[in-house]
Amino acid sequence: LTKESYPNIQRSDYAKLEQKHLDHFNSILSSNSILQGYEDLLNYNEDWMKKYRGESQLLLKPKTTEEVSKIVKYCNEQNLALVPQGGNTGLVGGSVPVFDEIILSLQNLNKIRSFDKTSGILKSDAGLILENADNFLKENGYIFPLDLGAKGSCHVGGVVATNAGGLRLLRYGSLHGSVLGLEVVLPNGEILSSINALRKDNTGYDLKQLFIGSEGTLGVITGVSILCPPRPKVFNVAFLGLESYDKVKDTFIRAKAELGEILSAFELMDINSQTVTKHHLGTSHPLEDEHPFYVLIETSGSNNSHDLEKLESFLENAFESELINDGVIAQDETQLKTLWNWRESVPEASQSGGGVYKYDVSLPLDHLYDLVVDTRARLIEEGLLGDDKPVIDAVGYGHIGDGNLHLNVAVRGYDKAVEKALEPFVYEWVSSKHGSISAEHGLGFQKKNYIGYSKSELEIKLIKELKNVYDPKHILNPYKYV
Ligand code: FAD
Ligand code: 2HG
Ligand code: ZN
Repeated sequence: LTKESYPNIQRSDYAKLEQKHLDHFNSILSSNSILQGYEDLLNYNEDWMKKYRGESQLLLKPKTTEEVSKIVKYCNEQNLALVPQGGNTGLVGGSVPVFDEIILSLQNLNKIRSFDKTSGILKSDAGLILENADNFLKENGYIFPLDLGAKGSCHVGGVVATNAGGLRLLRYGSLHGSVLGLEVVLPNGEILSSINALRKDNTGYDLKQLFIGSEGTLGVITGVSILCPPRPKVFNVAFLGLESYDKVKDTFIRAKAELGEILSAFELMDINSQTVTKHHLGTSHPLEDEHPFYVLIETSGSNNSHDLEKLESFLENAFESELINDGVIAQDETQLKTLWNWRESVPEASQSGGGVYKYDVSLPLDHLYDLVVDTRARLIEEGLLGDDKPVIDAVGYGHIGDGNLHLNVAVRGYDKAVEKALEPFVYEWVSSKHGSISAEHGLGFQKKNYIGYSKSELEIKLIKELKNVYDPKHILNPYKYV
């Protein structure tokens, strides 16, 4: 995509990059922290889905909070727009420029600052890769309270900026609960820090919450303090085949009741999601027979025989009462990873045919899968889905334990007719069921015009007022949802 893809958006009146700006950045940063040139910037200008692309000519990679502060302060004074960027794995076009905004990458701000083994509090730079944070915690007997398929690339600061949910929210809750403090560079360059906060702090407004999920529109997160739980000693995974969505729901109720405190994930996949994944992975599916729905259940705890006994008895009961038709339990670490892979590969598989339209919605569980059924029907009715048609398939999967569905419409290439059939149809549908048009990925650029489907006029007004307080010149992540 290029600028022509955004015909309805005008570049705002920001300054254009000049030699004097470059000279100034050169005086603040070492030369290896500055990147220029089309080729070098391509991966930073373009998002993970290759759906959005900006035309930035400059990428800055500061190594310290002070460097970030100097950059942001100068950009504010000079009226230069900036996009904060973490691992660039965001799925709503929020992490890439729209026009020529400067990209401020946090990738060189990647150190662990401290870890308290007694409390489990980790303090790190924002650019630390999530998997590196978790590997460090593993050595210390702890776990990062969030896990997701992009862990090898996304940053700790990036997941906080998007308020990512992930695969174990069911067990560990949202980042709004586990993040204890943040260090943030405000648009005027001031450094706001609550990084030394302890578990409890009721001294007035909890300002850090505003930055969790703000998607780079209010400040640049440079440091994160997060409470990490002890790492479970054993993980078990079961992969099940079910004949209906109603049975998925009943199995969920039963899993909560029977597995209790050891249940750590309950993930849904429909048959279509597994078909695209099979095509993508090119290996045989863990369950030989096909089923309309699949569920991955993970348990984690401290005693393997106790956990396994619970899981096996739960499965036995579920078979006996005909809730599930088929199932397998991972017998070793390799099998466990393979089973997870059939779930974690769906996002990539669904775009491997040429492109994907992704919708990430919260819905009351009773209506959750109907969205996939109705969207599919609409695409067929419009003559858009099928062999030699633009849409390969509409697949549904997600974090059923959190009431979060991912609807992915896999296409052979990005196509305006498909987009028109889907938007605002999907948002209207979700709004009619009082759901949220973004459960965990955020609004970013994709949903900038659709916030009204999930927020009232008053809420939008207050959001805009807050933006004006924190970033009166709107230099941070412009053209996105605010
Ligand atoms: P980026 O993509 O770089 O940025 C995302 C947004 O945050 C942008 O608006 C950016 O401006 C802003 N931002 C980034 N860093 C900072 C910072 N330091 N300060 C201020 N603003 C910042 N999400 C889920 O919720 N659950 C999942 O299970 C999940 N699975 C995923 C699986 C895959 C394969 C992929 C590709 C993505 C997945 N995501 C998931 C999407 C998710 O939003 C991102 O993976 C993650 O939250 C983004 O982190 P990032 O470091 O890549 O941020
Ligand atoms: C997941 O749960 C992620 O795998 C990505 O949130 C979902 O790609 C998607 O739509
Ligand atoms: Zn998800």
